[in-house]
Amino acid sequence: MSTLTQVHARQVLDSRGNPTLEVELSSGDLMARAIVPSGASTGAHEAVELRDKDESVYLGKGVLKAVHNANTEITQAVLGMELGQQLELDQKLIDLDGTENKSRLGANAILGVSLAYAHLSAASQQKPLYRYLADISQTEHLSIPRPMMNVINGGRHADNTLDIQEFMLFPKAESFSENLRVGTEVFHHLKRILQEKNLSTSVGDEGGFAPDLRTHEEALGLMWEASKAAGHEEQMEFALDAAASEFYDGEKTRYVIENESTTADQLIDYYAYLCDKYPIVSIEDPLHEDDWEGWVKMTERLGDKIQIVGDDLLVTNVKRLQKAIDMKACNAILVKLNQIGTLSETIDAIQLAQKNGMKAVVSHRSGETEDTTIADLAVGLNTGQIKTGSLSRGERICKYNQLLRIEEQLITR
Ligand code: 2PG
Ligand code: MG
Repeated sequence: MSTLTQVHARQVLDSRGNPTLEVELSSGDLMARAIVPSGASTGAHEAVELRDKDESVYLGKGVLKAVHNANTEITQAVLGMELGQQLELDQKLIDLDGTENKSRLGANAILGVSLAYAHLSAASQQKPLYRYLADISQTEHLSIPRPMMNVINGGRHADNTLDIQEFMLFPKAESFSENLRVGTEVFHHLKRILQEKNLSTSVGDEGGFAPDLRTHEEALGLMWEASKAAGHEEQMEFALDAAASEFYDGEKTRYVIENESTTADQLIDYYAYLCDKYPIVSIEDPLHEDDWEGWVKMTERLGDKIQIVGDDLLVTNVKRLQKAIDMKACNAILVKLNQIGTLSETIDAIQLAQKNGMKAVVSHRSGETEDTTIADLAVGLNTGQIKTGSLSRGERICKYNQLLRIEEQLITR
């Protein structure tokens, strides 16, 4: 029987140069680690990421309190536990914290331990992580996800004029490696086209370009031009993440998009127009995270044609997901481990969605690291879709590279 013999958390940096938490767990000579990601356009209902708030150190963004919690209270609670008991471990962490939103110990401290435990358990069973995840969730059929590639960044992820946060290529070729090639070739053509138009090719937080464009249609037009130039228009669809909570004018319950104030109804009309004109098959967070009425209208209007994905709306939380299912507020969930704080609760959210005929899209955060857990999660839970950024920046590419490895293993096995 393998047990947990050592816990060690430390502060490291994420892709934006902000501190985050890494956890190493050991069982005898075996060691595994995980690093926690961090969002910028965070939903108001997410589990709490504990930050030190000491402005004199890392501008208040240090995570030493969370590190301390992991190295003391959490260590005392979990040392000696048997490996492979994910549900038991996660429940222990939830109970130890004792709050609804993990604000006492910090969702970052809790998630770091939860994920490192999964890696260590998989290693102790001599399984790849995706296989361990499939086994604990009793997922029979595994698949390599179709990638959503965020090649034009706006909103909170870039210093440009675009309100919509993410413009994504969503290739539909036969295999993951083909999708990766198609998306990457379009990405390179897009770069050349931007250069020819004297537009900036510097990249935003998720590795996509962040040019100063006047309209969202201009962004979509450039993506289409690049798809054609690469000869991939037949294999190409698009996806958007509006992240609409970020351009919601709270006081007047209106949305300010392209400098115009609109109602939810007008905004839905605008999305319908974009979907008619461009091959958009998925829109995430089209409306504010608490505009349930707007979401229901959006789903009534476009739910048969496209995927409507709840990110800030659902925050990987089964309670909010159940409400969305009951109200028919969307037809897909975006899945982010650190929105809820443990692996088991994340798996619950994916499975609740799947049981109710909803799609699940496993997602990175805008602040990422070299940790590739989400690639295995998408495969092991058979979600069929992953959103993990553009075709540049190592913290994005490492997830794609992990998926290439898994694809090779699954095909040759
Ligand atoms: C999102 C994410 C990831 P952030 O809104 O979907 O792309 O952004 O991590 O900043 O919340
Ligand atoms: Mg989002």
